[in-house]
Amino acid sequence: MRYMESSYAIREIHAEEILDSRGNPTLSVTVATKNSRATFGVPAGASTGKHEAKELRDGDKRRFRGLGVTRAVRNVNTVIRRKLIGKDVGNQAEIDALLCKLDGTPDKRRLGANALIGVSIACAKAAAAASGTKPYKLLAKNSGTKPHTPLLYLNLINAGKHASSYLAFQEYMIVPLTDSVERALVMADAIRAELKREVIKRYGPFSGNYGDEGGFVIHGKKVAEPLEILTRIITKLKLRGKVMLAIDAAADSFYANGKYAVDGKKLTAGQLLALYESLIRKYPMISIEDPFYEDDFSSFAKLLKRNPKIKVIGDDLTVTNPKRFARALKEKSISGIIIKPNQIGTLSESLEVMRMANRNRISCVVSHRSGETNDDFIADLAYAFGTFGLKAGAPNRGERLAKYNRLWEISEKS
Ligand code: 2PG
Ligand code: MG
Repeated sequence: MRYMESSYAIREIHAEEILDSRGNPTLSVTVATKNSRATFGVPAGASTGKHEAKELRDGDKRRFRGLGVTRAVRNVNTVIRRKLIGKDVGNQAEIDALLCKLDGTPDKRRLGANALIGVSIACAKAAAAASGTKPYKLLAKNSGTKPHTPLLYLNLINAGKHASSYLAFQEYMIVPLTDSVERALVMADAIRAELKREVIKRYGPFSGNYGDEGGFVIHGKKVAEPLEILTRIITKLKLRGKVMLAIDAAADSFYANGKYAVDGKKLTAGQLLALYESLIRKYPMISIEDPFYEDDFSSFAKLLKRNPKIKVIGDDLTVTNPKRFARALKEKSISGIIIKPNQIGTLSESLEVMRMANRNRISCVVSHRSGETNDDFIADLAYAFGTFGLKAGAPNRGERLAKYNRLWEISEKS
């Protein structure tokens, strides 16, 4: 009998080094079958949680300050390629289990989580292409979920580890309360234009410049200032009730020796909690991400218990890891969870966390990383699951717009 190559059999896997939005090296991985080909560009965080799966970087200081990924690239092009050629690209669970087994470490440090997630998502995209469908349609079909447009978490002021400023909190986001991407982008545009005028007037011309995720980097000194400015603009534009505010404190980045460095003071967890509560009282807040450092499950729980109307979201706390998430559930630490596939290293494990969230009525916010590529897969992922939110920075840098434009296309234009 003549051998017939299935149209789902992986024919080729190839990785190469490219640069991300911060100019740091990352991987671009391409997977091909007989009649399909798809590429995924791997993102990278700056405020990475210590429990995240580990990226493999070269460490050779003479090249890209040690950040090269040639070893991870080689791992894809040799050991991973050899094992996956001929496998069914549509069998995501099998592919991801093989990747985990090949790596053999709990945090993917041997082959590199950056290498693994590159292959994993390139396979998911190639599987969709091989069946002549779009990634979100295949994801929804395989998971039994109903596609729906998430709320956009648009980051308009950058600070913390994403900018050079005095403000401790990392991200100040607007969240338009609409499931129309177009309406959300129109509101965001109006607010951004007004915000640019306001911050230049208040802090001088340099505050009109952008940070890592495309938000303004303002010269303010107090963490409440951006919320105050954004609230005033929302009110002025008659968008009260239509646009909410969210912060990602990324508290780990200003935590040391039991204290949080905020507004020139060293706060205890209790004092920081009181500060959050004063912000919740004054401003139209929908959620707070990573309010405390990454192992303080109980302070998260306290904030949530006392403020059940606000979503308390885990990111560095949960790192898209089913075990960390299970602990957060047990301790009632969160009502929302950030989903970043590169935090855990395979798509299947990320989907497991999303299914766990759905079962436990925890809201998912699918998120980009601060170092991004032009890839748009996360828009499909969020839409396929009808997640609560999609967080992809400000709507004014190519690598961020790739996600918003993709969501706009799949939810409203096709
Ligand atoms: C976060 C992310 C994305 P980073 O903390 O939520 O905004 O930042 O990718 O630097 O971890
Ligand atoms: Mg975060």
